[in-house]
Amino acid sequence: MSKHELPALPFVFDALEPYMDAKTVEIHWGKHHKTYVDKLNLALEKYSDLFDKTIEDLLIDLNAVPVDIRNAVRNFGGGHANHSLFWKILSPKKTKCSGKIADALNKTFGNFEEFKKQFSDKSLALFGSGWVWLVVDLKTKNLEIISTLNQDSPLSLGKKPILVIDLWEHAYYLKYQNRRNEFIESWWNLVNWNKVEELFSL
Ligand code: MN3
Repeated sequence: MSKHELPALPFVFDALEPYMDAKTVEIHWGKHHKTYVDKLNLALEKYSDLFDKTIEDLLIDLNAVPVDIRNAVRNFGGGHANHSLFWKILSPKKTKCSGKIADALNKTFGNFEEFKKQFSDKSLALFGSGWVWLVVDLKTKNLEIISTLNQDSPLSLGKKPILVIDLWEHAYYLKYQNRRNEFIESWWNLVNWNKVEELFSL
C-alpha cells in the first residue's frame, strides 16, 4: 500500500523553451499537478485499501469507488493521471511521427496533416477547461480524437489515451494569454512521438 506520488518530470523546467516557458512548467507541475496528487491521497485516506489500486484502475472503474469520494477520485485522480500522461509525451528533442502509429494515423485520417488539423481544430473549439486526446477505443481498437471536460479521463470511457494536450488556461496563460491557437501550434513541436508509438504498441 502506498500513496500516490508526483512523478518526476522527464526534463528540466526550461527544456521546452521557447514553446513552453520554464515558469509555466514549474507552476503547472509543482503546484497544479501536485495539488491533484495531494487531494487524491487525502480523499483515499478514508478507504485506505484503495491505495492498493493504481490510478488507472481507479479511473477505469469509477463505479467501484465509494460514492462519497467518487467525485474526488474523478477530479483529483483524473487530474493526476491526465497530467502524468501530458508530461510523458513531451520532449525537448524534436521527434518524428513514424512506425505503427504513423501507419494507423494515415489509415484513420488519410494523412498526418489531416490528423493534425482535426486535433488542432478540436483543441481550438473546446469550450471551458479540458483536454483533447488521441485515444484507442478498447472495443473497436480504432483511433479517435476526443475531448473531455474538467479532469475527466478517457480511461473512464473505455478508451486508452496515447496523446494529450492540456487546454486549461493554466497550461499556457503566462506565455500565450488568450492566444490558445499559438499554444496549440507550439505544442506540436514538443510531442514525443517515440513515446506515443510506445503507448500505442502496448
Ligand atoms: Mn493542467
